[in-house]
Amino acid sequence: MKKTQLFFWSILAVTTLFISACGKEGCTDPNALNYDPDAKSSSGDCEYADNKQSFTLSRSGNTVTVEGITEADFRFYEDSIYLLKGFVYVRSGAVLTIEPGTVIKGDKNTKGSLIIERNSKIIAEGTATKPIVFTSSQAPGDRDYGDWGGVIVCGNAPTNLPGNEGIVEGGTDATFGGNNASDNSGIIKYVRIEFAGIPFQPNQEINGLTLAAVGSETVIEYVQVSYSGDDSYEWFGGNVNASHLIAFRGWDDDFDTDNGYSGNLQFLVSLRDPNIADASASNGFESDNDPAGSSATPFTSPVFCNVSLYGPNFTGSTSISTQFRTGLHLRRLSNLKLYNSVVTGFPEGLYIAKNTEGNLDNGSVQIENTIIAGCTENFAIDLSSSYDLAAWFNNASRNNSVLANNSDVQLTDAFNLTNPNFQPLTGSPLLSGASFSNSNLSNSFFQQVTYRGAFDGTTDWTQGWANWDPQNTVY
Ligand SMILES: [Ca+2]
Ligand SMILES: [Ca+2]
Ligand SMILES: [Ca+2]
Ligand SMILES: [Ca+2]
Repeated sequence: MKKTQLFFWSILAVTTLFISACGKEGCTDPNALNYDPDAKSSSGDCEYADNKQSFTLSRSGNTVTVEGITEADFRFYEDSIYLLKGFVYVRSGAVLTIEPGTVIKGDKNTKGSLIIERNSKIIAEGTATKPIVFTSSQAPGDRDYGDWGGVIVCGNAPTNLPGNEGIVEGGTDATFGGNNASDNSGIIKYVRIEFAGIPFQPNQEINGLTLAAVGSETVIEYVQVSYSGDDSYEWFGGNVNASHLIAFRGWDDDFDTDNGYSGNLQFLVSLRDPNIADASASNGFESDNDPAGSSATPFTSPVFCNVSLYGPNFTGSTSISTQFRTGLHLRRLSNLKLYNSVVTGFPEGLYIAKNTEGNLDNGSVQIENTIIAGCTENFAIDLSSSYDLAAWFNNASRNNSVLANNSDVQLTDAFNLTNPNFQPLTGSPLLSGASFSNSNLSNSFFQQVTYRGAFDGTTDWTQGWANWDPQNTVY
């Protein structure tokens, strides 16, 4: 045998060995038309309906790395772990369905993020026993705020932006805004979002969950955002309703409303880490009509009900970051409404900016049947103002009250950073005092309950699906 032939046969033998070691090549994407269930490694020739663009996928063991854009419907299966690399877009009317119990990780180096564009949908409907989890790709113990970008949903509902269209902040090219108030971006239910949220630079941030012009047919229920590196939740316009939201140990604001957002929200709770706050000042609520404080319409006018904001000053003498500021931080002509709620443990309970004081007098800002407790200053106004905010809040018609200490609220174990129990104790002022007589609460979305805050003293709706120690969870 000639030397060259010997060389050829040796190479063939090595190649054959190599192929059999790696397993059969073929299309490894179950979403593709030519999916081969026996394929062990990707041949890179998956075919999709209508030649639509689809994600670039690669599988390593149980983990499927997902990159790029899909214009075709796509499914994440419970038996795989998905790793989002870079900005991952669902586009052109595609529907991304995520099975209950699926774990999706955001890649740290490329700041993985999931962006559901206008006209597309996410169907992420977990259950109390099988929540869907978006989390860090880092190992237990190595996870941190802002390990990855976050979940961004864009819709066609109205905003007050110039031209009624915006681009989602944080470096994506996704646009949002339109005239369809009943727009449907899908379902996010029994979902956790952990270690997301990146403040690239001021006003260039990705929040844990960003809802941009999302419309009223979308379902947002039972969501926990934990350890977000920016706001836990931020709404830019739109009118989607939401219930049973948890903001746990966020960095910046817990619930931020902006650019004409006008949905209804009920049963929301936040708990802060006393040591963690943002240079922009961390607040429970932050609300602007728009960043300029203009009179652009529709006004930012969310209706919040049964909210429990548990701020950082747990005991009244807890050492807290100097960057904490207000439980309810309302400014720039916001028209926010809040009913049947409780705010505890912030340096300031309620702040109203001078340019927003007129909205207190004309009723476009309303706060009723609400308790402020354990705050260093209950009411804060601008230096140039002499508005009597205490008189407004304490006016008998509003049925609000101020308590000196968090302990006066009588909670089981709310200020526990690793295993909180938010239930009011027997005798707590939260167990009564709610009212739904205000016409803003007549919408059938609201459950008419007798208690204030997010918990009734009996049924803990966080049980089973929420996680208070995601740092150490093995995913
Ligand atoms: Ca933000
Ligand atoms: Ca904010
Ligand atoms: Ca904001
Ligand atoms: Ca802030």
